[in-house]
Amino acid sequence: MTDHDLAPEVEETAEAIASMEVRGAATIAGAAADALAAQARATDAEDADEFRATMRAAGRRLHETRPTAVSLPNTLRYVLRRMDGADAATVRENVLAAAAEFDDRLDAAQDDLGQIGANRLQDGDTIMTHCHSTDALSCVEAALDQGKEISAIVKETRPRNQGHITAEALREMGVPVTLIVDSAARRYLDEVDHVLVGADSIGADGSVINKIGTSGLAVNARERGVPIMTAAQTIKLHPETLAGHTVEIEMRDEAEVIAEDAREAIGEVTVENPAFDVTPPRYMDAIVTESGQFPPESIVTLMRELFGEGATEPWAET
Ligand code: RUB
Repeated sequence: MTDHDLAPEVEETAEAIASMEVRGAATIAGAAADALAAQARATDAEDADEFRATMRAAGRRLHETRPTAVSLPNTLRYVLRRMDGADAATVRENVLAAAAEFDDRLDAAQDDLGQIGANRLQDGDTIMTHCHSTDALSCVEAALDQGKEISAIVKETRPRNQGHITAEALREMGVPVTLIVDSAARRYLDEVDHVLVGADSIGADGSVINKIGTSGLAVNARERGVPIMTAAQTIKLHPETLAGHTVEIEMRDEAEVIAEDAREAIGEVTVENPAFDVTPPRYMDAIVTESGQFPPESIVTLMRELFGEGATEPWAET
């Protein structure tokens, strides 16, 4: 618990992220930046240090919501590192400027990587998608803008069916969609030209941490000879993995897997619900970022360039 006054927007955003009303790594990042801006507007501390301490408390509340998408701590790093100022008004101004700049960069990065990812797609391609990734969809949108015709086979993505969100977004773009259950993916890979997924985190070794089922899809795609790319802005790069840390995989409620009455009817069973998995770099053809396309194993060069100073935790100081 904290004795700092948190803005209602921070509490609402934290709850929305934890309950997945706000979900997907890029969307979580944008919501966290907006919540920090709301906190900066609401904080009435007159002392600069007190102002910074309240901002850090808001950062801690947001940070504790979901563990896997590194876009969340990377957002907190971006904003909370820019809290210079001798008085509270200057700190507020700097935080608001940082949050606005972050939002702009988030949108621009998605547009820029979309252009690059679109270049990997050919006119007439059928793609296969997993989960719902706004970075991945940006590549499809840019390919359509380039005049290419794209159709999609969309995996429903149990247990939360984020594939339905992807199907709806693709239909809004005018893309023909075939929806399949997850276990049908290998059967349909023969009809697919490119697999396209997003990421919640990318490790220094080029491994891709994304919605559970991505790794199985990648292995099957490799076996079928279908190229697979990850569309991921650089805020998905996980700086702590440069120092050997692994990425925590979120375990979610067992009730997402099976309803209580159905579970009781089966009898005593253990239910596990990991939300994400790790795809080793050898099963991924390319990671597409706003800074260009990378073979997964070389992403570490970009990470060193961006996070050379290492992974600080500016929200952690009380
Ligand atoms: C979402 C998910 C998405 C990534 C990338 O998981 O795995 O593929 O977050 O999304 P959840 P984006 O639904 O559990 O949050 O490209 O929009 O950042």
